[in-house]
Amino acid sequence: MTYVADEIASQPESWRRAAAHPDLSLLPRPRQRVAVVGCGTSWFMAMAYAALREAAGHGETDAFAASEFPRSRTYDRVVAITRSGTTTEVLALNPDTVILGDESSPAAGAPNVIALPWADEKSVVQTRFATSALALLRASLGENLTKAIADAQVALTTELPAFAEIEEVTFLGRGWTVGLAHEAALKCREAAVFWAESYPAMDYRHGPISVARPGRLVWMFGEPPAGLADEVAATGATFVTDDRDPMVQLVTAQRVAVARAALLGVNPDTPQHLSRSVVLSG
Ligand code: F1P
Repeated sequence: MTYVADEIASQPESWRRAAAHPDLSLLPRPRQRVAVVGCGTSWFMAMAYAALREAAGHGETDAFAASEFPRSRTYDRVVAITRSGTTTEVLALNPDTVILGDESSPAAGAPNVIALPWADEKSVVQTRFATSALALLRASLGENLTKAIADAQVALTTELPAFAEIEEVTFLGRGWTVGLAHEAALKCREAAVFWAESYPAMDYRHGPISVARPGRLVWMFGEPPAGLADEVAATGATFVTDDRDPMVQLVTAQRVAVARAALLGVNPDTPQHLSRSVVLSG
C-alpha cells in the first residue's frame, strides 16, 4: 500500500469531519467580494469553490493561481487554500483567511485560520487535503454532503474501468467541475507520469477534440453538454461519465491514477521533479 492509496481511502471520513468544521464562520460572508488563491491542486480547489460560491448567490468570487493574483484589484477578502502553509507565492499575498493542513506552518499566522490537521498528508501529491477543503467549503455554502460521502465510500472499492490500454485521458468539466477536471488530470501526470489533459467541456470542441481517437478517453465530470457524448463517440474515442457527485467521480480518477502508476511501474509516492511544497529561494 502506498501513502497516497491510504489517503485516498480515508477521504469519506475526512469529508465528514470537514463538513462539520466548527470554524466555518471565519469564511467570507455573503455579498463580500472574494478572491480565492492557491497553487497546483489547491488552485484547482479554489476554482471549484469560486464557481460554487458565485452560483450559490454569495457574491462575486474569483480564483487565481497565487502567482497570478492581480494586485491592482480590490477584494473584501482573500482566501488561500494551502496544505503545507509554506508555499512561497501564497505567503507573498498575506491572505486574510487560510484553509490549512499544517498548523505549525507560517500560514497559521493569518488572521483567520481554518485548520484541517487530520486531512494533512504524507504524500507529495494531494488527494485527501484538497477534497476535504472543498467538502468544507461546499458545506459552508449549505450543501448537504451525506450522499456524496456514502457514495465516495462505495467508490473506494468499486472495480475500476479497464483503462490499461488507454494511451491518454482528457478530463472535462463545467462550472465548478472544471477545477475538478484539472485536478484529475494533474493527478494522472503527477502520480503516474501518465499524460492527461483537461478543459471546460464546451471549450473542448474548440480545438482539443482534434486529438480524440480510438484508444483515448474523454471523461466528463458532472452533466455533459448536449451532443458532446455523440461527437466524441464519432471520433472513436471512449466517452465516460456518470451521475455521481463530481467529487466522487474524482475519487475514481484518483484511484485510476494510482492504478496506472502501478501498471507503469511508477511509485506514486515519489513523483519526479516534485516536492511536497514548492518553496522558492530569493
Ligand atoms: C500545493 C502544491 C501543489 C503541488 C503538489 C504539492 O501546495 O505545491 O502545487 O501540485 O501537490 O503541493 P500547498 O500550498 O497546498 O501546500
